[in-house]
Amino acid sequence: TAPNTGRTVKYDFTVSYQQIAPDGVVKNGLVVNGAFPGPMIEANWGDNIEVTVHNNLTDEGTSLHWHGLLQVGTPWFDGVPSVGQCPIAPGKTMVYNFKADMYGTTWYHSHYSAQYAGGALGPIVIHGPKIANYDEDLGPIMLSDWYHSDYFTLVNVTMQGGLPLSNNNLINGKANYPCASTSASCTPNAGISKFQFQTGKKYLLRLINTSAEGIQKFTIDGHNFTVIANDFVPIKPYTTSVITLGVGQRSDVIVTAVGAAKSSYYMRADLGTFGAGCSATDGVAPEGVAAIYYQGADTTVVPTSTSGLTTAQLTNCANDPLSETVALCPITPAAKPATTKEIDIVFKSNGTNFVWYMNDYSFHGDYNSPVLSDVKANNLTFPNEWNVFNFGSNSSVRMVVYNTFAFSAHPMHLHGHNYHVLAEGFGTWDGVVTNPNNTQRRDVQLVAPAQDANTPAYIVIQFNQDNPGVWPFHCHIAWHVSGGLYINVLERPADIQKLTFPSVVADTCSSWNTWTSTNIPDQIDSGL
Ligand SMILES: [Cu+2]
Repeated sequence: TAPNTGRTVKYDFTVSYQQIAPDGVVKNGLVVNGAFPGPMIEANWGDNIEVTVHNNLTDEGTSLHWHGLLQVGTPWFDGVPSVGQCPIAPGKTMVYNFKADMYGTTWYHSHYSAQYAGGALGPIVIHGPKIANYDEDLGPIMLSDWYHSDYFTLVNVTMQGGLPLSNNNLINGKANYPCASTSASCTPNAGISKFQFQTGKKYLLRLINTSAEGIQKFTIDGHNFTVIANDFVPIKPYTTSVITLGVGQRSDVIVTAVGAAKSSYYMRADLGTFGAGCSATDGVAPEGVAAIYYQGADTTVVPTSTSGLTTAQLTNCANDPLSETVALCPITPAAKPATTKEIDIVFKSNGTNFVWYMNDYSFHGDYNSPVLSDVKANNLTFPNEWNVFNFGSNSSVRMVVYNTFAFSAHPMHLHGHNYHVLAEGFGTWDGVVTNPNNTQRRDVQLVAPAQDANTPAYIVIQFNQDNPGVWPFHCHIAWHVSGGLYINVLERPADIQKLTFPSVVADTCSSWNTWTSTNIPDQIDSGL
């Protein structure tokens, strides 16, 4: 468990609309403090993080979520509207205060509709014990698919049953774009990210998939990676030539600089083309690049290195095998969980359009009535469309999650926990657990596309109910969670009622209720 440093790091963020052109193509985006990506939050393990968030948007709410932090005792600061809080009303401010209870690499992002796909996101680095040797920390490397339409237009496409296609792929918010492929205002050669290497040194790269949809395949020409952490969980180091990241996933990797003086190499993030990859792209610019320059290299010249990524790697829509990703600090999950739930992910018509179901319902939240506040008020009967799974005071929960959809993997994210991944596969789970004494843990795991109509893909996950709260369990693809691929895990409601809620929870709802008494928010999606 995390220490208490007694220190608080403070940030002041404003979320605004802004025209941005990270790849040279101008679009209506959302920014934090005028920047995309937003400013980095940096803290030490055991610090408190206090973030004052101002909503400078004129006609919609907002909220920020701190991905992967557990929010033990502070479920109202998890930043999910309709779940733990009301949205921050236009012109209003909310102060979040929570503990840096994990260390490693993560990100924050708006959890209000698909605002983060418009740019409202940024990196978080929490410094902790050094779990492997390296010479230099290169910091966060954010991999983002990128769309030239504004997020609301894309959500609208999604809710009509359409599929938004990404137009580009950014590394740390930069890429070039062939301007002939767009009718929008476009400046060619907007520029790519650049890194410096010294022969023989070891570098730490903190990779984060901050995409709306894409599964990123990250490579560096001529170099291998030693993976030391997946999400917030340190793992036994293993070597690979490609890092696969579903949306929300992170990997901390070490790269040994094996190149010669004056050489240069491309760093690549590949999404592939539609049907020949794992992502929905328009095929124009599905490969993002950045440049690595060794000592003495001319940094005005682009590298000439070639990619080692194979078609087999590009088209494998799954994380590295569970047998390979072994946690450094073993935790054995209960062999017999207190309760088990099967959950089927199905894409089907709601009578009007095709949307996502988890078991019987497609999620739709009520911004004015956060589930957590209802639980606190002892209202434990919820509308079906809130998709609340009340696990009561069970000590542990196992969920067997089946993906019946053959055309997309789903990066399944659980808030409030680093869950165990007991198994993955196709068909019906046979009950066999991979590494039963030390199962892989993380906070996002890909469930692969179904093999065919009769053969779903599955993951089996398990967590201990040691963190009273209402925790989202959802696909992290922005368009899928907008389309309802979401449940609320209600954990220990009786213990939630014993928590003392700070006044900011009621104040934020009061401001939101006032704003919505004269304004109608255009909630065309699930709300998340
Ligand atoms: Cu999904």
